[in-house]
Amino acid sequence: MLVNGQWVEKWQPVQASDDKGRFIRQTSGFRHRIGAESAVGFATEAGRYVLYVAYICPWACRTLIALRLKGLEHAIEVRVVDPRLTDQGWAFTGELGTDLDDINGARYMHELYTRADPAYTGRATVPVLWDRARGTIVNNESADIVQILNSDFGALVRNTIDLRPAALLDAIEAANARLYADFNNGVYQAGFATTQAAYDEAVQRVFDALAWMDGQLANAQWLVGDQLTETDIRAFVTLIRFELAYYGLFKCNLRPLSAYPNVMAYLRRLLAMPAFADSVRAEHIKAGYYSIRALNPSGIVPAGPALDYL
Ligand SMILES: N[C@@H](CCC(=O)N[C@@H](CS)C(=O)NCC(=O)O)C(=O)O
Repeated sequence: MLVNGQWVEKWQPVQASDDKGRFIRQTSGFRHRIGAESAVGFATEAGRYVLYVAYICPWACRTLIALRLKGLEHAIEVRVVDPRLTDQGWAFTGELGTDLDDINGARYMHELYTRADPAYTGRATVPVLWDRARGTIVNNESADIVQILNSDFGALVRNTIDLRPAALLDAIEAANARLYADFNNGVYQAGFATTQAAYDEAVQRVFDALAWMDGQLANAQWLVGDQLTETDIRAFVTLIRFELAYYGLFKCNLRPLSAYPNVMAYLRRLLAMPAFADSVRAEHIKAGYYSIRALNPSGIVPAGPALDYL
């Protein structure tokens, strides 16, 4: 991570943990908005902003899906890092079909953070929404970036879908909170638990969340209301990684995904939409997760699983 702008640490996949061995995720550092929502003048312009992502990363892929759903590909360029974290964090290698950083000439993602703030302290995470005009980070919190894409680009959007409709906002926020705690972050808490008790507790919550989703989807197409919302994006990014990474590497193996038929049908429904399907690079997901040495010292990437929905 960066401390006062210096890269100080070999990457530690086990981030902070509390006194019970539970994994704790850091909070994001750049939280600006764009257009009328911006207090500091980040104007709504086509071609000005760049979205840096990793296809391994569920948080980054939320923003990619939102970008596609809103029809903003023409206005915001995307650059992709190598899915395998290095001692210096995310790298631009050009391997596995990823990008070199032709925008900033960076070799590592942390260079963008120190360019934005020479004294930055924190992890150099993806996603990052970058402003080419000022040479700085607008925002590095995926939940904010989804909101920015949903509502800050005004007439530039080519699809008027509203991912956070006002009438559903309370239900969306409630579902998001539950999904984040028990599912999106729950799988990480199971995978990175450093005590049996912390793992047992986390893995149970993960499967409780799957049961809850299966119930919600028994008579509904979407998790909230009768339209696609941000909540469906959040569910999807964890579901699509479930069998590729979390079931094996994170030991989320109480039951197979096929034990949740409504969830499976929902996953297939989402995958039928290009915005969702195009955000999935199974090779990146496997290469990235299985390169976490603390969980997989040999670095061997498994051959399977063969999935009929991919
Ligand atoms: N709060 C962030 C979390 C993003 C995050 O944790 N990204 C991970 C990849 S999945 C990352 O970049 N980790 C690198 C590190 O922690 O050094 C968000 O949702 O945008």
